[in-house]
Amino acid sequence: MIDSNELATRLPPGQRPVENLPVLDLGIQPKISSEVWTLQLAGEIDAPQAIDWQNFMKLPQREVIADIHCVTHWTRFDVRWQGVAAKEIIALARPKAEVKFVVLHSADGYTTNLPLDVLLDDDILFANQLDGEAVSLEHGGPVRVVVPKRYFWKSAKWVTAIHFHLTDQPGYWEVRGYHNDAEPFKEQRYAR
Ligand SMILES: Nc1nc2c(c(=O)[nH]1)N[C@H]1C(S)=C(S)[C@@H](COP(=O)(O)O)O[C@H]1N2
Ligand SMILES: [Mo]
Repeated sequence: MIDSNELATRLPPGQRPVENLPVLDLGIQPKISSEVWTLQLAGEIDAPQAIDWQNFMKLPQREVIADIHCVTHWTRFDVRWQGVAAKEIIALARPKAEVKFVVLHSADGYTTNLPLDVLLDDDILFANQLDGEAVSLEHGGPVRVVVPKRYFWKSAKWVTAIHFHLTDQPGYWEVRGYHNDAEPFKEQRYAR
């Protein structure tokens, strides 16, 4: 249980705790079996390639237990994810020295942008498990990104490509008024 002292430090401003993980999407849940899923590495990199499921599952797996904060004001504590660290994927891509930004692309047409250095943190995953089971279709399986320290819209479900850029390219919600940085403890919900 989380006591009130801990709650004060772990619950960002304007958030309330929930017990389960709500499902949010654009109304499309693209069904991609792991047999046909690939992750494209593209853009300003030395090693463009597609990683298929078999090769993805050969990469080292790690577990991350993280609090998830959605801009719609819910927070779920201690969500258990497992998958491949984003920095492993980035190492395979070998971005050119001038690369500063990435865009994550998803099978439903969704995109979201992040600075490259954010993705180098240890807690960023290309996750294939949620709470000990394969990530379900509704939560973005077979593989979804998890960026715990940003509002959850930065965590692309059904991820199929990562594009590396020299300049920032705002994604689906970022061009619709959401904050570019999306840090929950700074309450960066919307751009001004
Ligand atoms: N591909 C894709 N990823 C997405 C979205 C989406 O619509 N499409 N919605 C985002 C938003 S706004 C949230 S809050 C979380 C919801 O993830 P969940 O359904 O697993 O809780 O996914 C994010 N990633
Ligand atoms: Mo969201």
